[in-house]
Amino acid sequence: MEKILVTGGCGQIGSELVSALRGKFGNENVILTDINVPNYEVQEIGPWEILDVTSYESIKAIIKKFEPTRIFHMAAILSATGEKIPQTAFKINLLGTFNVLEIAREFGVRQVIVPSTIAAFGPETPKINTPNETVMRPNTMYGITKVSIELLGEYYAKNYKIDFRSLRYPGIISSDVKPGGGTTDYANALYFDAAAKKKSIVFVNPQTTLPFMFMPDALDSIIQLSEAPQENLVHRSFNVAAFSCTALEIAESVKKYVPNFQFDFVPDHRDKIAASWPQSIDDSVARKEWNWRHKYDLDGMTRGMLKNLNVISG
Ligand code: AKB
Repeated sequence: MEKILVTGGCGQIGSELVSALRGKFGNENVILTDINVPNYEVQEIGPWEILDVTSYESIKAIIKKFEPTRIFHMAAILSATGEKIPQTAFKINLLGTFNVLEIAREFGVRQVIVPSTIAAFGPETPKINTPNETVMRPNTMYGITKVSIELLGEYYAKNYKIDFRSLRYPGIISSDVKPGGGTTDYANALYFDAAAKKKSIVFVNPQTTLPFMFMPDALDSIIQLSEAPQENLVHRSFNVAAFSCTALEIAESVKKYVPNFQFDFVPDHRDKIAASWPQSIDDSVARKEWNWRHKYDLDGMTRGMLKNLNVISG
């Protein structure tokens, strides 16, 4: 019987991942942990604990209590916040992952999944169709911690037989929990602003191009990677992609369904972070090794988001 522990379970991806995993493995078998208290309805559904991943002893106590077989380690500080508080980002992202891997080693947790990101690449990386294996010299603290996590996980896999797996997410768009502190947050904000009938001020250039993915694909990809037979995997860290688009294309995609939607572009320091990342991703390695297939393109995502936010019906 699988017992799954999720860190960062109240975050943008973590919260929907907990629901998806509970649907698959049963509410009692998925333990939500987060630095924040989940809301009352979530507390009622299944086990949860407050967890600060920088505290080795706190993780250890929770692992001893629940004896998980897998950990989805989602707790992280994203790129824009990471540049405001780089020392804290280092501790939460890198030290937090080191703690999780060490405790997994000590207590024989079979699998540890940690999302990586397009931010693990840097300005010297080829920007178009960025391959799975290429130059990785990020220049944000978030990117530096994530590329280090990939290497650390591979070290634990090789030396301690922990089944570490990681996928490099593009910008993830979702409606349940707003993202916090990411560079790709402008894309989410376009949908939330349209739903609130508010003018959107986009903090990147209209032509800034990044890879994106709708949450249902993000959940499918991480669960599929976790379930993939070990013998099919040559790599441990994978590019995953769905589609790429400019900021203007996202705004226009929203406007197609919300004709009076207003937006303006006021680029700030976050546009420079976006400019250091790939514009499109080659995820053929994930497609080959664990049969990754995305379902949503930009228009499908826009319709999904606007339905979830009760802007359009159907
Ligand atoms: C961010 O913008 O920091 C994240 C990411 C691309 O990893 N959404």
